[in-house]
Amino acid sequence: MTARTPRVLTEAQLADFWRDGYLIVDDLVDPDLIARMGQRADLIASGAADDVPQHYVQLERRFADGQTAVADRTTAVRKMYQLARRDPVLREHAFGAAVVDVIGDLLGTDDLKLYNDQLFMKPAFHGAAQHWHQDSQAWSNMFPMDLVTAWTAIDQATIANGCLWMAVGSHRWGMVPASHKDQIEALFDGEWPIEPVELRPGSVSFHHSLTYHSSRPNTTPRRRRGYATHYMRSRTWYDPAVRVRDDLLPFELIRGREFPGCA
Ligand SMILES: O=C(O)CCC(=O)C(=O)O
Repeated sequence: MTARTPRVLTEAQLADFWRDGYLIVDDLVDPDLIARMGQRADLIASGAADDVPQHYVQLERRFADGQTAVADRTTAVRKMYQLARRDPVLREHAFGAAVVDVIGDLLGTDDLKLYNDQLFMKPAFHGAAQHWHQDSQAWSNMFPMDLVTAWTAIDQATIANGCLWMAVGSHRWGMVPASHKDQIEALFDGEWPIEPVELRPGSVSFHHSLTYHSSRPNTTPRRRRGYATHYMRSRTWYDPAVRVRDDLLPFELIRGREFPGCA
């Protein structure tokens, strides 16, 4: 807990986040913005958006490896990333007060940067699973490991069409090496509490970068698009000796101050 007065969250919501490692805020984003985000997502996935190189668009494996021919790219894309730098509508959301005010309350600071963003398309019938992971496993050069993701539902996210699942309180374990995948999956198969995050369009779940989360395949006729924007405090620093990825630099300031020696 910090001394900063929360702007939008209650003390109970803050306590829930720090106990469980995630928090749902229903109906946070304006429906008009959600509709425009959905349109931009489809345009970028279709390949018709000039401002997003296809390098930032990843197909579902069966299409990427040629097993299945691509008839319509909007239903073949798995995820797209670094969109907030390029697309004005997704940027409006990523930098918008609705989500950023919550992030500020969760991290207890108004000095915030965007780490990265990813739009998960989870297409109908063949959207693949996202296995259990902690985001900090992929961001292991960033300290402190307390980045926060806002996952905004563009479509209804249900258990059937592959909503997120959270392992409750797992952020308190610290970072677990990704090589422990088998033991983790066994633990989450009935022993450790896991919870589904079903969301209406415009509702947002926030998770800590050490919270284990996953999503199951989508075998339904209803797609499940969600836009994940990943935030960090401006005082976050990175260790260049840890080789992860450097195509995210420079990190953009969202609000507040920058600090020498920090990311
Ligand atoms: O949307 C998904 O299926 C996965 C999302 C995820 O892993 C994340 O937002 O960190």
